Amino acid sequence: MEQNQLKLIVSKFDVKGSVEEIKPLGAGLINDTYKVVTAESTEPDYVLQRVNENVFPDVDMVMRNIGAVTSHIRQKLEAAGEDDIERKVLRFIPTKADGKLYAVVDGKYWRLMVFIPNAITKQAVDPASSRDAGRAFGRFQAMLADIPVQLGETIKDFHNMEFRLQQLREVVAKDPVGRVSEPKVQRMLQEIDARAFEMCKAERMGREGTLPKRVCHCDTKVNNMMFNDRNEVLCVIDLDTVMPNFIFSDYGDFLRTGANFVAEDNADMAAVGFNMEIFKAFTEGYLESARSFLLPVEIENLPYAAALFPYMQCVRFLWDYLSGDKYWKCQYPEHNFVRANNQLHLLFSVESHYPEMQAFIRQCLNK
Ligand code: GN1
Ligand code: MG
Repeated sequence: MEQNQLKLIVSKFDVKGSVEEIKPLGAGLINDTYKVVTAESTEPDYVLQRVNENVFPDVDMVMRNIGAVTSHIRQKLEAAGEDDIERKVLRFIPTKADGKLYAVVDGKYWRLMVFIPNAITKQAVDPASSRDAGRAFGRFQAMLADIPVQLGETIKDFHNMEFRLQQLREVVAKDPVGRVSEPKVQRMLQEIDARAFEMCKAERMGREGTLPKRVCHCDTKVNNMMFNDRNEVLCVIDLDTVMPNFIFSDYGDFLRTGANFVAEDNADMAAVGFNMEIFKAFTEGYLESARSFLLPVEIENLPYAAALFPYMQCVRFLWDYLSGDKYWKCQYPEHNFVRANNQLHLLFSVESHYPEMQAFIRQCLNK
């Protein structure tokens, strides 16, 4: 996009300093991101982002959620007497016109936040950064436990397993691209069916009232955290999917991405597997900061959460494969099937570690 057009968008917000340059930042697949450099060294730089309204149909709700979450965390940090708060929680800039945290320009949705200086993101985790990530996501949930507003569901039924299975069953019935009869698809459907009842237990416990929803991040990949130059987590970013959910979402989705030996689309199924070192480090960090508020039923079911997310992602990738590859970008025709198969193999590996996971969690609690 042109500088002048971008500058016009920035001018809708209540910024300090004068804009010198606006340049692309990062490589996100969902939102477009730019760094806004200001001329004065005394004023902050900013991050300008266009929110993808196809993925997030209610941007107003997304930004109300984010406003509530960031101001609640800021209050907590202030009350705790933390230093360097500006680097520990994002600050979104309101618009001049109506004070909302987004501006609509030519039908597109934009937001502006203060750029956090001297911070980096990472693409992969070692045990030390996993432990820190566990602590950070646990702390994030803990700080939001008493948020006084009801947050909206920014993507409806996002991590609802019953809904994801229903979506899969519908596409199997319609078979729009004729892939359902492939033997490999049939084999995968059998594996999915065999576990369907067990994997929906969170939804059942939710209905029975034995499992609460709490404010979760719902996209807990390692690259959604900022680290300082001492390798410590500063803050959690990418808050679009923050919404009420079972805590299994944050715990399970981190391990799905962080504890697989290979990337989620690696086609070498023999290389796929669940890295127990990462599991242990992340679990230790998470329990350290989250055990004060977690219920026994939540802790007991952490191994289930580790299985649920590869399972759910297998179902979602297979659904997209059978739909004709409409949701995730594919580099080759079988890409979505390979992803689904990778997640299924990760699930097999997680299942083989159940007793070890349970023993480790008990050990953490006895410390
Ligand atoms: C999508 O866009 P990204 O990579 O943050 C998806 C996640 C999936 C992930 C699988 C809004 O996340 O739920 O786990 O792909 N996000 C949405 O790669 O659907
Ligand atoms: Mg994301």
